[in-house]
Amino acid sequence: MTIRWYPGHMGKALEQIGDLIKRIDVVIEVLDARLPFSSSNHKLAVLRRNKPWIKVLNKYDLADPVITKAWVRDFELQSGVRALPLSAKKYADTKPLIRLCQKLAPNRGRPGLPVRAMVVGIPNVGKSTLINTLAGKSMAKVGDRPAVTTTTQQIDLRNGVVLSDTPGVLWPEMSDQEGAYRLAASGAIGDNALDYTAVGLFAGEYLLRRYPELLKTRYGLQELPESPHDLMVAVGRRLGLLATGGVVDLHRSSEAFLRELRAGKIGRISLEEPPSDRSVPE
Ligand SMILES: Nc1nc2c(ncn2[C@@H]2O[C@H](COP(=O)(O)OP(=O)(O)OP(=O)(O)O)[C@@H](O)[C@H]2O)c(=O)[nH]1
Ligand SMILES: [Mg+2]
Repeated sequence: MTIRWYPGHMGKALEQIGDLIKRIDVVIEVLDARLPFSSSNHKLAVLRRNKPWIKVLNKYDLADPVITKAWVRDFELQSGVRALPLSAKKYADTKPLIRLCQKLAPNRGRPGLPVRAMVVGIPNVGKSTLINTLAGKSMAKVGDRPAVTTTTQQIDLRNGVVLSDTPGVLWPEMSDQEGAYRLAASGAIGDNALDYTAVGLFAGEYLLRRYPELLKTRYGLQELPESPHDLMVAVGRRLGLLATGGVVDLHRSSEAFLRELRAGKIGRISLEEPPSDRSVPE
């Protein structure tokens, strides 16, 4: 099944971001640390205008720390780009981000002349969560599904930095379908646009190859299942997701498997590694 998801507000949001960026000092692009390549939006990069660019690798608490480190190295090779892994829910993690914004806009950050930072990224990566943590209170709406924020909003942190929250934006044609499946597995694509069984089998295949021990531990498996299909059956049995006649309901077990993966219940998992770093263990 081809994945494609581009709700109406996204094109407009992209236009607004392009307009707003002219009056911005620093761009904070929030990526999902588990898939930093597939979760970056090339449409945003085009709007850059040479502004300092911080790539936040969010949801670090869910990602494989070794692979995240390799991604940070990879990103920092790009000119004018700084990369910061963090968990937007943890205040201590987010503090260096403010210092970095101030450093990248040395002529601002004074009374009446705040650093103007804009938080951009694809849906559900934690942009609004990051802003709320930095603000110390719930200023922006947050939700465990994509496309929660649909309009741009400014929040004054009262520490010399003003942040703009923006709606998550994707791109109309997803020609990289492998990337689209990773996005779907991470929770960035609306439920109505995906087939849980296909995405569950895709993620299962990757985890069988890269994180077999985590699967064995989580689902109490003596032997590793031979195929993603067998894995879903094992997951369904373990979680008691049986249809009439005692057969495993593949759709429900795939959905449950994806929910577990997204919530970090299987362990800290990255869904892709940087192309330039092949030293990451097989
Ligand atoms: N585990 C974990 N979950 C996070 C983190 N940051 C955000 N989340 C969760 O991710 C989900 C999406 O968060 P939001 O802040 O609404 O994401 P957003 O990027 O603003 O999404 P849109 O407005 O839809 O574009 C919520 O369930 C958050 O609780 C993090 O660092 N770690
Ligand atoms: Mg939001």
